[in-house]
Amino acid sequence: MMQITAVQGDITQQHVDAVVNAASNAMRGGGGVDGAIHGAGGPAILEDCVARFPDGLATGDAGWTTAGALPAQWVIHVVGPNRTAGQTDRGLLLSCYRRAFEVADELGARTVAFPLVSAGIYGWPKDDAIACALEVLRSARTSVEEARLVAFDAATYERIEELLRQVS
Ligand code: AR6
Repeated sequence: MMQITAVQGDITQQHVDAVVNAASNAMRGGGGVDGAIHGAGGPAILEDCVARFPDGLATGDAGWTTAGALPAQWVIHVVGPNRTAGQTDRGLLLSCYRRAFEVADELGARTVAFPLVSAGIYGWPKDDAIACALEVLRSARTSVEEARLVAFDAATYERIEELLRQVS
């Protein structure tokens, strides 16, 4: 039975097998979690993105690279729907989490840290972003033993804890 945990902090500092990146289709870096991961992990991540994903990644999909200098071993990049740009398909957001578990299982990752995909620059409403994450985490059929939701700020962390405690 997979354990779902929540922490407040910086996703780049998580001691887990794999951290999930909220990437863009191009997979060439950006702001938010993406900027933090490339910044802390160093240039090896971008080099691996270019080598392994010359055409980038489709929205809703996931793919892995090295984690460079991060404590984690792998980065699992996902591309959430950009609501600010009019992408409102919730299925694409659920798909990010589902695909991330598939990739984690391919890698043999047992502990995986997730950010709230699409909830920042891509403008997905926070509560529904949390609901999407929990929906997939609660129903995941995977060999992952711990899925850790990482909130950057205290208010988001409290809200995750609140929704986690609610029986679904
Ligand atoms: N650790 C944990 N959570 C964080 C961190 C961090 N270091 N930094 C931000 N968050 P975002 P998106 C939270 O914008 O909405 C990039 O330019 C943040 O508060 O990182 O999917 C990419 O290249 C929010 O709750 O991802 C894409 O173009 C959540 O993580 C685009 O942004 C996700 O915010 C992706 O935007």
